[in-house]
Amino acid sequence: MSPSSQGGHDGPLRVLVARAVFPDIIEPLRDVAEVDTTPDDAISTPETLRRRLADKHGAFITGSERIDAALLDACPQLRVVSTMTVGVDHIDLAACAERGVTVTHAPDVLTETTADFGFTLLLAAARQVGDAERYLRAGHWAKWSVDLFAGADVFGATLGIVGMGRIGQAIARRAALGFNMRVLYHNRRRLAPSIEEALHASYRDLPDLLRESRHVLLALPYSPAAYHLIGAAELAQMQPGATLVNVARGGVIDEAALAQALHSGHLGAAGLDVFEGEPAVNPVLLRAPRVVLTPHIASSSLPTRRAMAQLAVDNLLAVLQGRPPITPVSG
Ligand code: 8YV
Repeated sequence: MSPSSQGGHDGPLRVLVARAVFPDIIEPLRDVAEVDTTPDDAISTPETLRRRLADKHGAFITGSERIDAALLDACPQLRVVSTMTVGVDHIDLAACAERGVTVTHAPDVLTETTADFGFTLLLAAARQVGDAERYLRAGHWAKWSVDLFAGADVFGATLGIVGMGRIGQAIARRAALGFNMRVLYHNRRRLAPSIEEALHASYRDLPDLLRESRHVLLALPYSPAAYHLIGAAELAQMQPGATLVNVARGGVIDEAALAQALHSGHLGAAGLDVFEGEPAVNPVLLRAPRVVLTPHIASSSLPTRRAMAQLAVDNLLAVLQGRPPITPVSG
């Protein structure tokens, strides 16, 4: 089918693929639309994005492109925004709904890979892998000593998971079944008893979860209500020596307070894959001890990144061809 012969549409359909993604996965879009790609993988400024999207009917985006009301007003033909992320905090959903723009995202395909990485960070932070590797590479390893990078145990410890959606639940399964951990969770909505039982997980309010957990892992979706959910007061409620892991969004943690809790020794360790203002990283975190920092790669296995891109393309094609989207953003 040629780009100009889509049902009910007069001229050719036009799609923006805002970043450089797997060319073979993007290719089928060319059967239905003119595709504006981004071979240099440059991140668009808001102005560039507005200019490039102005005449488009569909957008393939990542978490780096912000879709807000002003942008939508400049793109009157836009019908669908397809993000290859599960999180949708970079999209003004209400503004899209008001303008009849369908939003789709990429859940499920990244769940297990992201849960693996949550566990990777938990283990790496608790066992001080980052500091230990830097020490060795710097040539400081002169002798074995009894408490060299002596961290905390993960197996058999209590894990508190904040945000018990798909990823939180996948982490809970690893913790309970693979690591014999006691699993506590906090969530906006308490899970059904049958799910709690299957996951071996018990509900707690946030203060109790923070007090009872040796390790705390954040896997909640970001919303303004989650801004600095973990600040100085919450860090103080955590056990001395506790571990904090974040695979959600950087804004959930007050990073200055976290750095302070690491410097003071109250917090045992932290593992962070996400940062407020990323890709910039607050220098206080770079200077903090016992923290493992990674550049937002929790979903980054090659098969999973390909599956995320594929789902985003399939969603775009569905909407542009008048079929229901596969994974629309609900609510
Ligand atoms: C993405 C993510 O890799 O899906 C999400 O919500 O946070 C990650 O999987 C990231 O947002 C890419 O832009």
